[in-house]
Amino acid sequence: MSGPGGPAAPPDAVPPDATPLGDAAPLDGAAPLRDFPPLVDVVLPCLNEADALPWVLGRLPAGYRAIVVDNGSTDDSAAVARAHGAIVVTESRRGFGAAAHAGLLAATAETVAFCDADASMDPSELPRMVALLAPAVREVTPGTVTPGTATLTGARLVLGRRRPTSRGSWPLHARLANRALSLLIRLRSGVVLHDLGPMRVARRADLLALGLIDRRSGYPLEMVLRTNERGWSIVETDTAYSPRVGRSKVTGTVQGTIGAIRDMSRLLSAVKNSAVQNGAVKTSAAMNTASKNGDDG
Ligand SMILES: Nc1nc2c(ncn2[C@@H]2O[C@H](COP(=O)(O)OP(=O)(O)OP(=O)(O)O)[C@@H](O)[C@H]2O)c(=O)[nH]1
Ligand SMILES: [Mg+2]
Repeated sequence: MSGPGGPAAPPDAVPPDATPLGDAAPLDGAAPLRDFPPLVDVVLPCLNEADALPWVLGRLPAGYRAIVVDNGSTDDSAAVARAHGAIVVTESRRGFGAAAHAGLLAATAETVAFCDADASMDPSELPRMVALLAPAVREVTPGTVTPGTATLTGARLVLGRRRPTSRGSWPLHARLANRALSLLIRLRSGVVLHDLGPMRVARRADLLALGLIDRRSGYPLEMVLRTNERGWSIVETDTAYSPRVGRSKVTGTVQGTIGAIRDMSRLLSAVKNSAVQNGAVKTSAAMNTASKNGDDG
């Protein structure tokens, strides 16, 4: 695995006719894309990540197009992103979900990836994740996460399970909170996963069909819950997690952590309430699956 700090290769530029279609206005375009049309649009929510962007954008594989969603940065993020060939979309509403969803609406490729812009994740790992996606709409076992075996059937949502590359990558309190969250997700929804990682891939049409409404920290969780409700399979695969470049906004701050817990709790209690009302609480089958796949991380 490689981490931040490697040389930034010049990324793909933007086709003149690839104007983002979403509700957020693109700031500008750039030169023609080398590998147009893009195989994958990579949505990079961005709040003051000017220092991290050169490395992140330099790690994009050929055919992968960066859509940097500038969420009110006060640094040079937008200019840096443009200089490194990304499409830049502006989203004035604050919140991780607002930025991520603006990027999804701006995307035009069949496949969409999400990746943090803080250099904690390596976009060069995305093709391995995309390879786990189902090539076409196909129903597989609902509510299960199947590490390493997805190629047999294909998945509708692939999650990058964060594996720290160093002690500083993931503070202990954040790891514990994430583990507790994964357990709650299993109990409430029956989805067996180990990490609610932000690096993920899916088909654009599937993502749009989910009708996601959270625009804050709950967006990644809502994506998982809605995917599961549709009976679509979710797969997780290991991905490297390195210390972020720049100042921590969520896991390293009390306010950020509290906000994330609040958003996630609201979504999970809604799952519980609706499941109870509908008499549709997942019972033994899902719970057995969860206990058999004990968290080893
Ligand atoms: N927290 C936060 N991040 C945003 C927002 N808008 C865009 N982002 C970007 O979303 C990505 C994830 O946010 P991070 O700050 O890395 O959150 P995190 O990884 O949970 O926690 P830290 O890395 O410890 O701060 C980064 O690329 C941010 O720049 C926002 O309103 N809040
Ligand atoms: Mg981060």
